[in-house]
Parts: sequence; structure tokens; C-alpha cells
Amino acid sequence: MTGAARQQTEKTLRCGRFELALTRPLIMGIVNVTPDSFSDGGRYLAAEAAIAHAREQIAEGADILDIGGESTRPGAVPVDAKQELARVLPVIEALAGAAIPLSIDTMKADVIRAAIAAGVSVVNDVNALRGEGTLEACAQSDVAVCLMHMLGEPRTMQENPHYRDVVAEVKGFLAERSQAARQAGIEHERIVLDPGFGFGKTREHNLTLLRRLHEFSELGYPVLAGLSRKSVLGKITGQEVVARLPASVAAAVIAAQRGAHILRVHDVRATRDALAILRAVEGQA
Ligand code: HH2
Repeated sequence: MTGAARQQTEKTLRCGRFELALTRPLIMGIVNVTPDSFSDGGRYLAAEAAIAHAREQIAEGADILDIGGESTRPGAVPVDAKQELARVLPVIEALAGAAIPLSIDTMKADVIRAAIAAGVSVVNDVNALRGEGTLEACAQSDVAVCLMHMLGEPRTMQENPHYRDVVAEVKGFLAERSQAARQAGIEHERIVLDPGFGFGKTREHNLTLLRRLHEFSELGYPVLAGLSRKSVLGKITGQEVVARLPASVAAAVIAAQRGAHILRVHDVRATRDALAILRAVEGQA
């Protein structure tokens, strides 16, 4: 299943000066420069701490680093572009010469433009480039874009989410957003899609999306899965956010087996080792 699902999509992801082969699942390390992220809020708020954490993730085998200055956890308080940039720009500038692509996790056009100017190669938008000017800001450059599904907005998204058919509806949304990106001039090989685990989804919705993740590869784009430390894992295991490493690694492996091309994780080394076992068993070591 892993190989088959992956082969249906593009073989490479074009992002700025980088071209990433999609022949094995890639690891996107999370660098949160926020006071309130759900799992590591406040830990890396100081730029130096975030930069050191990012360098550690590169040494551990991250393929991409995703830098975020605004929490999107349920109920999170929005920040303005100025504040977000003050958090992320020093980190991007310090890492811009890294050997791997940097991604900016944002929903704002001003942040996208400044981050691209500072050297990011990927724009990861949990709002799927629906915000004013965001599509244009990406189309005018050569960055890759990650388009994610979210029901509602972070403040209210976990208040009784409802779908008739969660896979069909999320797929329909991602098909529409990838079409919009293409029409704006973003080429096929610069687009990644993400079902958005935890963004307006119940435990059952998340489990259905993971169980049927391979169906998202039918859209013809690489698929990103972000399950690391999320509350669905806590609901199943009963573990607090700090104790969700084993569950996160299991979820990453399951996502990879179901065709995920990129895994967005907090714990790079553990995920890398687990994926190495999967590849060895599949005879692709
Ligand atoms: N999840 C989070 C943030 N950004 N981007 C994508 N593409 N997919 C995801 O699943 C995703 C994401 C939430 O996780 P985290 O960054 O750890 O927390 P917070 O939003 O509280 O900073």
C-alpha cells in the first residue's frame, strides 16, 4: 500500500531552490515559536531556544522544518501579523542557509511575503490559502504550498463538528482548494494536501480519516499527515500531551503505511527510527 499510493502522485515536490524526492515518507519537524501551542507552548518562545531546537531536529534527520508563530490549537487566541513576524523572522533568518527547506506555518499574506523574502521554501496554511492575498503571495513566488482542511476556525472548530461523510467532504474541499491554487498559477508539483487531523474533527472523524488516508492520494497530490501529540491520541491512550510519544510514533507509521508522503512531527528521531523499520520490512531500506 505504501509504495502503490505514493506512486500515483508526483515523484518530487518543488519548493524554492529545493526539489524533494517523494520516494520515502519525509519528516517535517515542528518548530513552534509560540507561548501557547498545545504541546510545547512557551518552551521555544525565545528565538535562541527555537533555533537550537531546530538545529537539533536537522541533526536528527528532519527533511523539512515547519516554523510557526501562532498557535492554532482549539480555542487559541489569534495574534496579528506584526507579532507573528517578530516571533518567526529571527528564527527563519538564522536557519535560512540550512541544507533543508524551511516552511512557514501561517494563515496571513503579510507573514507569507516576509517569510518568503527571508528564505522559506514552503507555505503551510491550515486555512488552505483562503485568507485575503494568501494565494497571490504564494503564486508570485516558487514556494511549495500545503493546503489543509479545517472546519470553521480554531476558536470554535471543536464545538460539535458534523459531517455526513468526513472523507468525501474533506476530499471535496481539498480538490476545490488545489484547483484554486492551480488557477492562481501554482504548479501541480508545488502542492501538498492535508486532511487536517484535529481541526474540526471528533475522535471518530480523525480515526476514519487515518483509516482511509490512502484515498486522499487519489487526488494526485502528495499527502501530509499531522497527528503528533494530538488530543485524539490522548483520548485513545488516556495519556497527557507530554506522554504521547509512543502513540504519535504509532500514528506516524500507520499514516506512512496508508500512503502519507510527509509526516509533521514534534519528535524527529523517534519517528525517523520507526520509519526506518517500516522501510526495512517493505524491502526499501
Ligand atoms: N497541526 C497543527 C499546526 N499546523 N499544519 C498542518 N499542515 N497539519 C497539521 O496537522 C497541523 C498544522 C497543530 O499542531 P502544533 O503546531 O503542535 O500546535 P499549535 O497549533 O498549538 O502551535
